[in-house]
Amino acid sequence: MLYKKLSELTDEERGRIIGRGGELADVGDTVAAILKDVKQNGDAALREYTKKFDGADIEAIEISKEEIDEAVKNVDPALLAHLEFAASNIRKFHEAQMPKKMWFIEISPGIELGQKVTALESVGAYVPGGRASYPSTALMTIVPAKVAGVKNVVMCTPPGKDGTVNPLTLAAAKVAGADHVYKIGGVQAVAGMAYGTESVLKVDKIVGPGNVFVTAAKMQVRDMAEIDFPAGPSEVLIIADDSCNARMAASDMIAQAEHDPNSVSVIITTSEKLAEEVRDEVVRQAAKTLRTEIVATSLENAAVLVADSMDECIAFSNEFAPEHLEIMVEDSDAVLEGIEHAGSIFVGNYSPVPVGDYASGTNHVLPTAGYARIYSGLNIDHFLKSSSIQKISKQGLETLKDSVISIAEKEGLKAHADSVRARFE
Ligand code: HSO
Ligand code: ZN
Repeated sequence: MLYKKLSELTDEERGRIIGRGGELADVGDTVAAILKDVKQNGDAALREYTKKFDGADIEAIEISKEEIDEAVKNVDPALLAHLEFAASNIRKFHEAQMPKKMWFIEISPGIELGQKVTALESVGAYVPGGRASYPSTALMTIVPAKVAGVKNVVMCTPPGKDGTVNPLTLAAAKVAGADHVYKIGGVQAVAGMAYGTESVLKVDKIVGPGNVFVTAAKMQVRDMAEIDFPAGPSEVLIIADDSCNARMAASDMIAQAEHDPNSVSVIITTSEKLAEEVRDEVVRQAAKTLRTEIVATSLENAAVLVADSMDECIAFSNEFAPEHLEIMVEDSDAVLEGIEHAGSIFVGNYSPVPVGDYASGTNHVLPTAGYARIYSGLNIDHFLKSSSIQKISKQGLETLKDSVISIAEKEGLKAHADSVRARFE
């Protein structure tokens, strides 16, 4: 863990913190070969790669509704209730994001312009398995798709060696309303959903986090299926002043660190006293965590930085463009005002990132590695598109006529001009 004054960071240190991520390039060829194979050989290739990468012999690729119901029966009812509670909060939040289905304005007499919003027809949710098997991700990807009105929502998640899928992930898929669930993962799952196979429904868009292979695969299938954005190892940046509780801040840094050896936790503060306390707390708490090895490796990427002013903290955060931003300062509104790039923002001592990971209702599929600069976290718009509409009367057209005809003729497109003239002959 790096402990330093912001003003004393070397260019190399600053570059390492800001320029995190970026190992996508090397896997491109491996990914391309698998994609091509699945495109040509469909289910047979899916089975082959599932054997090779997941060590599982599978016959059926789809998990039937009956199998899902059977698995869900064995899930602790209390846990199921928690999933349902989380799903209902996620539903409420994403319903609030839903834009008007259709609207019109009259921009001038006789010219009515509007917009109609429609859902994508089919969407694929990628839910990682293996080290990061997250039922919560099934809720985060499927619930908003269903709120948007997507007709066919499918989920892919890899099986374990015994060919079965985590029952809690199946329960989450059911609670969220998935239409089809497939036990495939990795590049082959992305390929299956992008191209379609005998068993797998071809989708219009693929969403959800994954490792570098899955992310690279999503980038390569964009001619066949739209994707959300790159979502890699989890990260948090905390902006704090001396009103922040060091124990809480440290626990939030450890919580990100336990995700992945490449996770990044950074705190930037105006308080030297807090910085020292957080540094000591992180070390103390890291020793007590369960995933000691992952946490220890990940904390090598961590930083505790002391800034001279809140403005410096804000500027650094905007440059970092964190996936998760926690604001633990006295005047949080002022800081919030200054934030330009952040996937999801958590304000105050009682809004730790894990509540957004699971149950408050906001989405946890978020852009990492600085992509918050250009992408929004998963939200209702990812599942919608819109058509513009115009309804123009003859008088309305009259007011547009000369402009259209003049510009069209200058562009050498006489038939365009004539299309307008024809309305007045
Ligand atoms: N923090 C992760 C999401 C997650 N956390 C799932 C726990 N489970 C990325 O936002
Ligand atoms: Zn998390």
